[in-house]
Parts: sequence; structure tokens; C-alpha cells
Amino acid sequence: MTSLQGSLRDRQQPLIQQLANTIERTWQDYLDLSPYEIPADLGYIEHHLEGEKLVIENYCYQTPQFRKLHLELAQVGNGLDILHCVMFPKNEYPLPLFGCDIVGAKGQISAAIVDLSPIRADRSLPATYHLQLSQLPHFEFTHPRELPVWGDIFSQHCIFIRPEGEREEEAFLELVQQIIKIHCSIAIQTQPVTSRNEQMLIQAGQQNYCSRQRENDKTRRILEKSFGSEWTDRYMSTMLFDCAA
Ligand code: BLA
Repeated sequence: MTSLQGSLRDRQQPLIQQLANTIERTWQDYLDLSPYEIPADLGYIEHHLEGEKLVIENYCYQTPQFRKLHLELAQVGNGLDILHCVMFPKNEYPLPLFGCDIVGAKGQISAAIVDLSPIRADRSLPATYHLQLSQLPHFEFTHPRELPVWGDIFSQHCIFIRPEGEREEEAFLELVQQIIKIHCSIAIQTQPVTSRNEQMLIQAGQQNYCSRQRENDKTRRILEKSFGSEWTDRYMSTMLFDCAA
């Protein structure tokens, strides 16, 4: 696997750099990574609008269990830093969707979210996940944030906060590290389902997750400002939240 040590990462906020490194290291340690073909014009994107520059770097892999591991780093002007990560299991694997999004402006992270989101219709997680997530150390963050309406896709273990100071940023980093390790170690021990019906239920769960995530107006607005609505639609439905069969 090629290293993600790119120029953009070096210019981003420390929490984002550390999270990108942690995610990358855990993927390398636990999973059998192979390349994933990103549409040619969507791997590295740079755009200037009225003196403001938007840069996006995408890194994607696939593994025997995951059809797409996606890590994206983005920077708008010099002010806004973004990390976005989703792990999409293949339709044969009854696994939740790992998702993480960090948004920071001018040295302060305003949104930090991490979750293993259920794909079952009753929104429960497999018992192994529920058990292991329940055993994580509890940390009392001082600024929990309220989920938007479309956020009903997230699990009861979802963490959505504005981290205050270094101690909370470190605690968030540590939690993401633990959650992604739990996910990778369960994923590699999970047997694929073979019935077409079960696979269709998994696919339907992922489709619901993706269509709800595409309702995030805050993400849409940032992208539309630079690229317009047609490009943003394509980007959100092919790069960020695709539901490939
Ligand atoms: C919020 N996402 C945001 C915000 C911005 C972006 C600017 C508002 C920050 C704030 O309210 O403090 C922007 N996020 C982006 C952009 C990209 C991105 C431009 O990923 C990519 C190019 N979002 C995800 C994933 C999750 C997620 C995987 O991409 C969760 C697992 C969640 N982001 C998420 C949520 C909010 C958010 C829940 C808050 C939305 C709200 O309060 O309305």
C-alpha cells in the first residue's frame, strides 16, 4: 500500500493528521488491502473559486470483506479542514458501516463523529459489536452535539461532539482507534452469507445509509460552492456514498 503521506495531510490540523495515520495503520495491520480504482478525475481534486482553494485527496482500497475503504482529506481555503472516512462491507458480509467525519476551522474542531452504523431494519448491531462497544471506557465529553434528522441511521454508540481542548481530542482519537480495531477484528472473523435474500437485505441497509447521508446539506453546500450542483450530485453518489450492487 502506498503511503498517504501527502502534502495536504501535513498542512491539516493535528487531530486530523493523527486520525488519518491511525486509520491507515489499522487498515494495514488487520486487513488484506488491494487497490481500488477511483474514477480518474476524482482522486486528487483542486479547484479555485474567487481566490479560495478547495483541495481534496481520496484514498481507496478493497479487501476480501470490504468493497471499498475510503479515506478523504479536504481543505477549503486555509480555514476549513475535513476528514471523511467510510468502510463499505461487501454485500456478502452482515457488518455495520464504519463512518467518521471531522470538520475543523481555524484551529478548533467543530464536529467530530464516529459510529458503527447498523444496516438491519431494526437498527440493532450484531451482538459481538454491541458487547465490545459497551465495554469501551466511558469518557464524558463536555460538548455533545445533537444529530440532525437524517442522523437516525446512527447506532446508540455513536459519538458526536465538539471536542474541547487537547485532552478531549486525545480521548476522541483513542476511541476511534479502539472502534476501528474492534470492527476490523470482527470483520476478518465473519463468515459471508450465501443466500441471495440475505445479501439483498444487506444491500438495502447500505442503500438506506447512503441516501440518508446524501441529505447532509452542510457537506453539499461546501462542495456546491466550488463545483456546482451537478458535479456535487455525482461526487456524493459515486465517491462519498455510493451503493454499488
Ligand atoms: C457536518 N460536514 C459537516 C459540516 C461540514 C461538513 C462543513 C458542518 C460542521 C459543523 O456543523 O460543525 C463537510 N464533510 C464535509 C465535507 C465532506 C465531509 C465537505 O465528509 C467531504 C468532502 N458525514 C460524513 C460521515 C459522517 C458524517 C461519514 O461524511 C458520519 C459518520 C456526519 N457531518 C456528519 C454530521 C454532521 C456533519 C452528523 C452534522 C450535520 C448537522 O449538524 O446538520
